[in-house]
Amino acid sequence: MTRTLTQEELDRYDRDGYLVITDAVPQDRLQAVIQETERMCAEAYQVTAGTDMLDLDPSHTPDKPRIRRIKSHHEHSDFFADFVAEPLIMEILAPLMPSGIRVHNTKINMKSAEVGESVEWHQDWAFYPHTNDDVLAVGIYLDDCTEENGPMFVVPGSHKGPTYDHHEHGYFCGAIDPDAIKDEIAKAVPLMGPAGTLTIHHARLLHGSAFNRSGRSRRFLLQAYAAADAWPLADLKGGLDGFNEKIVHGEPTLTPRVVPAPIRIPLPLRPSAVVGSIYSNQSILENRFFDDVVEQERKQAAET
Ligand SMILES: O=C(O)CCC(=O)C(=O)O
Repeated sequence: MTRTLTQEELDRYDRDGYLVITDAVPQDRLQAVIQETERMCAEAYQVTAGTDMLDLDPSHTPDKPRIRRIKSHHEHSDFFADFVAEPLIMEILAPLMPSGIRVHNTKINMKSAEVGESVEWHQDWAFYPHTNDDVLAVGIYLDDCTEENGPMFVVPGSHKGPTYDHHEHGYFCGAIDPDAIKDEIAKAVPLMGPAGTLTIHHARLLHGSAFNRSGRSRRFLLQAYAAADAWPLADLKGGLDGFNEKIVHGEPTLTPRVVPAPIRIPLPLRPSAVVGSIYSNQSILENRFFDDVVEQERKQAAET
């Protein structure tokens, strides 16, 4: 059974820039996603350093695997190659992207118990500006998500505001100095719900995510999509064929729709930045919102 968005949900998404839906993902689909996630994580027992697929916490060892993120899960798994076009997701997104839907990127943020990594405040739009801002991410919590195990926080309505500076020392770092958005952060709300809760957040929405200090993991699958007629301004990885292969609903087009939206270019990159690791990119941000003493000590211990 699939369902689409109600008019009330469409209006709320337009106003707030996000939705939390608890009745969209059936148990059998959720269990299939969890099973495939766990199969992919098993690779961590074989490796000492990050791979194309696995972003590892600095404290990772093969005996005590600590995965921060499974990167681009749809490129490493037949199951997830299909799941980016999952009918239940397509039905929900169809009214938001009537021109068609292109997958932009995917990841599963693992936030393991006690060490689950934070993500500083940012807007996805700063990473990938497009010709129009019908760009969003769908999330599915794979574990129950409560205040204790590191929910994602969002600032309602911020998708209609500015695109903030995500640079530090002249390099794109994918994070915003929290002093620049104090008033916005004061309005932030956590997105929580039982395992299987589906979220949607607009690419321009301010969001961030705290450490998981609880004894429970908080795994969160994220799949970002753009309208078929939204063309990326900063890159076209894979050329036209590769670009068109990312269409998961509807047809590709050579006539982008252009709608004014505030943009910044996510360049230059720090020469030593680890491509695809938001944790590595954000590490150069000096004024951090989510770091605390416990975390500083843990990072230092992992480095020595
Ligand atoms: O894991 C989360 O809570 C969200 C993190 C996030 O915003 C991201 O990975 O871009």
